[in-house]
Amino acid sequence: MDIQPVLQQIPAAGAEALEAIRIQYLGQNGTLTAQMKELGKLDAETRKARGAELNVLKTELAAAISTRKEQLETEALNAKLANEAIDVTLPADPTYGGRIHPITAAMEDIAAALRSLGFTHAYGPEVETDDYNFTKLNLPEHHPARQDQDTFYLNPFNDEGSRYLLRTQTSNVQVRTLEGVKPPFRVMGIGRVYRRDYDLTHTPQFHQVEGMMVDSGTTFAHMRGVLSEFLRLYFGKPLKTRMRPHYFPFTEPSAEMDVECHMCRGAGCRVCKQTGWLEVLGCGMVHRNVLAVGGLDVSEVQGFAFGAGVERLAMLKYGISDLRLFYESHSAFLRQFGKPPVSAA
Ligand code: 2NL
Repeated sequence: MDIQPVLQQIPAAGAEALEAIRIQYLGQNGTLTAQMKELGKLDAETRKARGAELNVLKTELAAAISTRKEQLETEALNAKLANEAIDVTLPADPTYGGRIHPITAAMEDIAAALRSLGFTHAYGPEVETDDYNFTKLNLPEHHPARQDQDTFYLNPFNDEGSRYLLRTQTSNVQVRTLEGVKPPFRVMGIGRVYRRDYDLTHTPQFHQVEGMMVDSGTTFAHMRGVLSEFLRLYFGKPLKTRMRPHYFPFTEPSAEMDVECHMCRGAGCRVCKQTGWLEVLGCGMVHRNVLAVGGLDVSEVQGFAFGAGVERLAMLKYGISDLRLFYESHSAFLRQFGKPPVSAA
């Protein structure tokens, strides 16, 4: 039997052809197998010679097949590896780090501006008594702001019979300062306040900033100068300001302050609703009845106080027209404002 032709085919055979060759020669019904089976019919002498001869052929063929098989497997493995290779030079998907929330960023900017004007932080509780939230601010018993529809009242009363509530303004901070700190002082209170209001432009929890300066000889002109400078620092540009008369129970006289629109510089735009001005804060000279809470007398010291909504200041600075965006936690929105946290900068 001549196996030379098939031995020549093997090095070029593919996997399927190779298996066909193996079956054709060495399979159960293969030609070589059949010849081995015939051996039994031969006489001992011939069988020995023929058997040795067939064994050589079988070994040679099996070796050639297995060599080729290994070769094919190596080729297949190499092809697979080449296919699955990762190109480490490809650009990675962008990753987004955390950002300071725009309300937090606004509070930090407000505090930085006031700090540079000599105001220091003061704090007061968010769960307060109506005494510190209203009475000591010259808000008479039946003032509309006290009505239950605006205030979250809590059930217990304190030892003096004053009701607990969630503070509706940050003024409790300055009241406590008046009681505990001897003038002269300049303090700011920034934090959460609560009102029973929920619609397009109101959330039940929001933020306020208030400030107060008390000294001998503090005038309305000082107030105007300090607040104008504060607004220039907060908006980061030299902007005009103006005041309009207003009413607050805790200040007299009182005013509202407008700043030239930082977006259009007074020309009129979407943010200032074509007026050229942004209404930003309320202020006034501390009422003599409120100074009296700290045992102070207007003949010795005077002071000014002011208050503003943080959400409003943030909306104006960033040109945001919908308050709800601040509280919906959409990362694509939040990513646009504020700064990366200090650790990531
Ligand atoms: C506004 C206006 C204002 C004050 C807050 C104040 C506090 C004390 C005494 C006197 Cl203890 N005044 N605070 C004064 C004027 C205006 O807030 O529009 N806030 C959002």
